[in-house]
Amino acid sequence: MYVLPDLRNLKLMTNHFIEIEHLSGARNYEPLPVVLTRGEGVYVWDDAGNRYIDMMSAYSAVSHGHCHPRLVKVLQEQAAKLTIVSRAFYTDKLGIFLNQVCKLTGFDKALPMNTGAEAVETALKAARKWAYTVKKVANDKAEIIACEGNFHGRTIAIVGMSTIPQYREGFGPFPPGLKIIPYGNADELEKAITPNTAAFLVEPIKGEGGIIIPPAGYLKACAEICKKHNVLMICDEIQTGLGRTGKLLACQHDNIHPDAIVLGKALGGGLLPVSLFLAREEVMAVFTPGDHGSTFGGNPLAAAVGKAALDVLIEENLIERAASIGNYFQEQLRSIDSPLIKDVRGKGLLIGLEIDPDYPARDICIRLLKHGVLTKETHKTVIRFAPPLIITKEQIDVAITALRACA
Ligand code: IF1
Repeated sequence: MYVLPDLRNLKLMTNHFIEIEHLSGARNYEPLPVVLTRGEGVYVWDDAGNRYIDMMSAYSAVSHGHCHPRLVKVLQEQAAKLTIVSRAFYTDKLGIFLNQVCKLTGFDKALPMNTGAEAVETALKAARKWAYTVKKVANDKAEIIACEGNFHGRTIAIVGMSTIPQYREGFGPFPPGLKIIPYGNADELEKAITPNTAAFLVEPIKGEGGIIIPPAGYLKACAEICKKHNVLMICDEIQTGLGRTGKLLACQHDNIHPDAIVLGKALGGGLLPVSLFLAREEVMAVFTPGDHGSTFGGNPLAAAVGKAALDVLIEENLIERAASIGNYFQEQLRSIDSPLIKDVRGKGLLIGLEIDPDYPARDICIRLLKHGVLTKETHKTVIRFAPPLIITKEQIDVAITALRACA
C-alpha cells in the first residue's frame, strides 16, 4: 500500500499531486499538466503560484467568475444555517428561487435537480409521461428526437442518444425510442416525426460538438414544426443559457419560447451543482407526488445560491457584457493572422477557434498554458474560449497577445 508522504513538509510539486490523483483516481479524463489551487474572478493559480486567465469557466459553470464574493457569502451564511432537509419538508428558500427563475424565463413551473444530466433525464421522463397521458401515445411507444453530435450528459439513457462513439461504446444496451437527426436542418425534424413522437431535444448551439451555431431561423422553424405535430420542443440551455451567448437564453436569438428548457452549470454560481427542468404548466403537471425526485434536488443551500446567482447575473449586467465583450473578443480573434486558425465562431462569450486539423489543438492549449491562458480543445480541432462573463477587454487583450504568440 502506497504510504502518502507527509504533505506538510513536502514542496508543492505539480507532479506530486498528479501522481496521487493517478494512484487513486479513475482515468476518465486526461487533464492538462497543471495543478490548480486557487481561483478569483477570471484568474486561477497553480501550486507553483503561476496565475492564469481561465478561458474554460469549467465548461460555462463559472460564468460569475471564481469564488464570487457575494455568492460565497450567501453560500457561507446558508451553510451555517440550513443545508439539506430532503423534499419531505418545505423550506424558506426553494419557493422563492423557483418563483424567481420562472418569472425570469417565462415558464410556468420548475423542477429542481442537481447536475445537468439529472435535469435532462427529468425532461425525458416528463416528455414520455406527457406523451402517454396528454398526447395519448400508446404505452411504451413514445419517441424522442435528438441531433447528431449532441451532448446532453453521461447517463445511460442520454448516451443512448449520443452519436459520439466513445460516449456510447461499452455502455449498451440503450433504451428504445430515441431517434437521431442531422443538426441544423428543420426538414429532417419534420421527416423524423411520427404520431408517437413525444419531444425534440436540442442544444441552441452545440457546445461539445465544437461550438456549432445552426442557421438563423433553424430553432424557429423547429418550434413551428413541433407545434404543428403536437411535439414538445425542449431546449438544452445547460451550457448556452444564463447569459453565456449574450441573451438570457440562447433560444431567444431565434425569438422562440419552447415548451421546456433545462438549465444547469452557471445556475450554481460556480460554487455547487444546481439544475432545473422548466416547462409550461400542462407538461409539468404530469408529475404527481412521488413520481420523480432527488435527495439533494431543491435543497435550501442550492436554492439560496441559485437565487443569488440569478440576482448577480442581472444586477451585474452579465448578459449584456457577454454580448458586447463577446463581440470584441471575436473581432480580436479574427484579427490574428495565423495559418493555423481556420475559423472563429460563437455567440457572446461561447467562442470556438477551429484549428487546422493537421495541427493538434492540444499543443496550442499547452503553449497557451505556458503563456498564462487556460483552455482546452474539444474534439481535437476546436479550442474553446468561454471565460467568466465578468472578463474585461484588458484581460481579453492579454489573452489575444498570448494567442498571437502561440498560434
Ligand atoms: C463531461 C461541454 C461536454 C452540457 C449540455 C447537459 C450537460 C452538459 C449542453 C450535462 C455538460 C460538460 C460535461 C463534461 C464536459 C462538458 C461538456 F460541452 F460542456 F464541453 F461534455 F460536452 N447538456 N457538459 O454541456 O451536465 O451532468 O455535466 O452537469 O462530461 O466531460 P452535467
